[in-house]
Amino acid sequence: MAGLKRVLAVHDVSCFGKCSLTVALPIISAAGIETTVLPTAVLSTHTGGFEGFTYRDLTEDVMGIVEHWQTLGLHFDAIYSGFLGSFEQIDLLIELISRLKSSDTQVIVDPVMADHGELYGLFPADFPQGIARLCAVADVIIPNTTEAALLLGRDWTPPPYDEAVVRGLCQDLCEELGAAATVLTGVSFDEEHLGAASFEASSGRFALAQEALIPEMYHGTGDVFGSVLVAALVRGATLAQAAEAAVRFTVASIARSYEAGTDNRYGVDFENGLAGLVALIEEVKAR
Ligand code: PXL
Repeated sequence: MAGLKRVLAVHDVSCFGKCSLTVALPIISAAGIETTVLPTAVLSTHTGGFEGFTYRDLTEDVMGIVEHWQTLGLHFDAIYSGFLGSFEQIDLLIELISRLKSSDTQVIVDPVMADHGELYGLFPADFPQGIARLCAVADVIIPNTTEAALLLGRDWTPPPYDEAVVRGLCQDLCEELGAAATVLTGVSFDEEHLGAASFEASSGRFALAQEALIPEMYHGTGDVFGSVLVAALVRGATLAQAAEAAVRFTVASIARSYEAGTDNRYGVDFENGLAGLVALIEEVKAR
């Protein structure tokens, strides 16, 4: 049997509220992939809707960890980054990627910084320019539509969208930022569906994955989506297949939390999808 594939997940640890590493680690592991973690900060909760959260910045620890790993000659099949707290962390991540990436490492960057037309309050107005530099070294970027607009310096418009506009947006993100591929989340064309669009610059391949819309927003869904996308890519799915698996898994997680009436800030019930995750990815791959 071939050895395990290995992903490096670089995110914060939000101790309560299911997002970032507390989502990436269980999901990617459940997909049968070894998950190395690099926590960039430790917070009592994520920053979405909680007051008075603690924030321990771990910027100073990052390079020491990377340098130790370099002495071990570790190989990563993918590097997956999410929430970053400062320009310094963005620069560190670019350096980390250049040191730890091999020729076959897929670099997946989630430019976590905004949602619903607004940059998160803790970031300065020029943060998108910093994140854009990070996107330039990515194989796949996974912005939501607000992040896409900020990265391109455009105004955000709420969904529903026109398919040609979404395709153009994905193409512009690749061309203007330099990323090889884009998976755009929060894409809908009518009031009843929501999902993602994917675009690969090299082939020009554009695909959509849509599911029934659940009329409630939950925190951490972007990280659930990103983690499944990374897991599926590392398991050999195409970009379009990985986006489809990620949409289906995320929507099913949202549906369970909606059914249970869970507080939106507490994250979604991805746990009850973990046992079926490998089967879902393999089913989507077989199509
Ligand atoms: O889910 C993205 C995320 C991750 N980590 C922290 C956050 C957020 C989004 O708000 O606040 C700390």
